[in-house]
Amino acid sequence: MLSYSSYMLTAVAALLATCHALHECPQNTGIPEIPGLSERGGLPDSLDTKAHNVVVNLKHRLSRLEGVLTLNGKIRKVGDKIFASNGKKVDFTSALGSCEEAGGTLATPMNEEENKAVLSIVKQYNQYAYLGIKEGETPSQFKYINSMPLTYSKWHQYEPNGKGTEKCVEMYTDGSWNDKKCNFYRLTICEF
Ligand code: MAN
Ligand code: CA
Repeated sequence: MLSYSSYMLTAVAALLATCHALHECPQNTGIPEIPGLSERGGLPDSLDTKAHNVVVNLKHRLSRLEGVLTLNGKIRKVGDKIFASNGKKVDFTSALGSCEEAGGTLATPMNEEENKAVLSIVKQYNQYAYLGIKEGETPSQFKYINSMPLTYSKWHQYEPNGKGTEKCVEMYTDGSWNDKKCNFYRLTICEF
């Protein structure tokens, strides 16, 4: 038969696990703290410590893998973003499709640092690349792939000049942008 204390332990663990999953843990459950149980998942401290160690080791292994990929010129890390290319030149729709299939999207520089990271890949391959930016219904209004308006741009002098006829955007080998028809073959650069 279950003792009262083991029943309470199970009940508290279930409550805390549920509130944790829902990200709605109350500050005070009204239930007294039970020594040996963490506040977060309701796991015993020993399991909580092990789970924490697993996370620490995975982070260390990931940062070493990222070090290898950076060393080998396969990725550029900027803040939370990772930029990478498969080295292939395709039209805009195919490039976007490849990036999405890999779990990312087309490279979309949102500030100078990100633009420089994408530029370094453009220079590595010496090929212009399509960006994750398209012209909206209103000519000369360019937007991100998710339809949000641009918050950063790096137009080349006199660009954009297509006025509705060039609905995609390419990056030149100096990092500046040009509006361009979407059916050229350009280097695929994704962000993850
Ligand atoms: C070509 C195209 C245009 C670009 C001009 C710049 O016509 O690449 O998109 O604006 O060159 O001279
Ligand atoms: Ca243009």
